[in-house]
Formats: sequence, C-alpha cells, structure tokens
Amino acid sequence: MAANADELLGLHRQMLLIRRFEEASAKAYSQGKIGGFLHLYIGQEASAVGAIANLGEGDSVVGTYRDHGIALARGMTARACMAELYGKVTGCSKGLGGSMHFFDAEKRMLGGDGIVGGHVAIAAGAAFASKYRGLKEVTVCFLGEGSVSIGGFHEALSLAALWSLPLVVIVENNEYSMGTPLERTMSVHDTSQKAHGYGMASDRFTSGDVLEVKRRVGEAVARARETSKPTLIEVRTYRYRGHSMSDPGKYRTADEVEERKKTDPILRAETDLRTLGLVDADFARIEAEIEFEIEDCLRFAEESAEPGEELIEAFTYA
Ligand SMILES: Cc1ncc(C[n+]2csc(CCOP(=O)(O)OP(=O)(O)O)c2C)c(N)n1
Repeated sequence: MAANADELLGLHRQMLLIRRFEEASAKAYSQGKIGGFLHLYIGQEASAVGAIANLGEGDSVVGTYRDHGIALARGMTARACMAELYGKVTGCSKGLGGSMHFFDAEKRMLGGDGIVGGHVAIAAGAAFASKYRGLKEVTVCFLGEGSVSIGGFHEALSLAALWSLPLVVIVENNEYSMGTPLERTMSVHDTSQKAHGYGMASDRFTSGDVLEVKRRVGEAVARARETSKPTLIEVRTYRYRGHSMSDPGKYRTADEVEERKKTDPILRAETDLRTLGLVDADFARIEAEIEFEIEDCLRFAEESAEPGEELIEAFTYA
C-alpha cells in the first residue's frame, strides 16, 4: 500500500501517459502513418517508471528496441518521441532512427538499440566512464530475458563485476522472446541467478506494484552510487501486445493474456490511489490531461517536416 499519494500519483500518471502514447502509436501504425518496426511496451510500464524514478540528471539509461516507455519515463517529450515514430525531423533522432532508436544525449537516454544483448556492453561502458571520471553516476540498462543467452550480456556482466562498475541491469522477463517461451530457450528460468556466476548482487520481483519496483531498484541504484557495485535484477512482467505490430501472437491464448491483465500495474496503482482518497473525478481529469498531450504530440508529428537531404552527409558514414 502506498505511503505517499503524491508519489504514487506521479508514477501512475507516467504509466498512463506511456500506455496512451503507445495505443495512439499503434493506431497511427495501422493507418500507415508510421513505418518500420513498432514494439509496444503495454503491460510492462511499471518496470521503466519505477526504476527510472530513482535516477538523477547525471545518470544514464540504455534500452532495447522496446524503448518508448523507457524514453518517456526518462523525461523525453511525447512530441519528440511521436515525431520520431513518424520519421519527422523534429523527432528525438531527427526522424532517422524510428521506434527502435530513441535517443537524447541531454537526458542521458543512450538508446534504443536493435541488437539483442549488444547494448548491455554499451551500458557497461557508460558505467565505466562514470567511474573513471570519479563521478557518482549510475547507469541502468533494460533488456528482455531472451537477451540473457547472448554473449554481450555475459561479457558486460563479467567486466561490470570485475571492475566494480555502477551498473544496474534490469532483465524485463515478459516470458516470451518474440514467440518463444523462456522454458524453450534457457535451462535456468530465474535469470537473476546468472548474477551468481559473476559474484554480483541480484534481486527478483514482479512489476505489479510500481512503488515496489521503485523501492527495490532504488536499493540497487543506491548500492551502485555509494559503493560502485553492480546488480542484476529480474523484473517479472508481461506484454499484452505482440512482439511487434506484425505479430498475431498465436503462441499464447487470449485467456492467458486476459488472466495476466488482472495484475496490471496501472489498475493496481489506481486501486491504491482510491484507497488513499482519490475519486472518479480525479482519474477523469488525469485522463483528460493525458489525452490533450497525446493529441498535441500527434498533431506535432503530423505537421512536422521530413528530414531533408542536408542530413544525409552529416549522419552517414562514408
Ligand atoms: C543479435 C540479435 N539477434 C536476433 C535479433 C532478432 N530479435 C529481435 S527481438 C528478439 C527477441 C528478444 O526477446 P527478449 O530479449 O526477451 O525481449 P522482448 O522482445 O521480450 O522485450 C530477437 C531474437 C536481434 N535483433 N539481434
């Protein structure tokens, strides 16, 4: 149960913004306004929101292609994110990256990366840079459980533990890598156990309660900041949509998905907020504010220009 209504309200609002942003982007995708890939985070919101709530300005965040929620939780604007999906020059990566490459140097959102597992090494590098410079900064890296079998994951953990880097690695275990269930790809089903091979601290919990996510990740962030020690965390979560927009999701039943929606983090936050005194009118006001923000970012993306030829040379290796 939440001790602080204001804190939970802020986290709830962020999760709802992410969900409505992604629902709007799915619609725009089906209307042909967004091209390429679109991997939705719907259902997993509490993971990014709870984790990133512990970070300050100098800290870094690295994610996979399922990055919209992570970017919004990091404080990137809905306008910059939606325009990027639309491939417009006002997007966070000038419209050249799209869904998988949300990036913002100022906010220390270092991607959005399409190479499964490879980005964990980038995160270890960012954590190394902080330590080398003597700065008390932390890097948080998000990945799916399918990435745990990739070499880059182990190389990064090995060095993070050996060099004692201020890194928090968060495996978002949504049970499926594309359409393959975890049981078919790994002999160990609790991925946090991989920490033992490197002598790292570890933790494991579900994403149902965003305050719980914040508190548990907060312990790892504090450890990284104060003692420069890495942690591997498994957040057990679930995505309601397919792997990407082109996935009809035939590898799981509709009943399974409906069952998992019962532990939805946004519903849970709403229930807790009602216990703390919020009423229908409060939630209607939040929905209206978010609807306004979503309509604004859609209009902004629609009206923005495409990237021009002048960007080709500046952003292409020769
Ligand atoms: C090195 C590499 N191999 C394969 C792929 C193709 N691929 C894209 S997503 C994906 C599944 C990853 O699943 P998981 O890590 O569990 O993350 P989730 O999509 O569930 O968030 C695969 C195999 C890739 N992008 N990069």
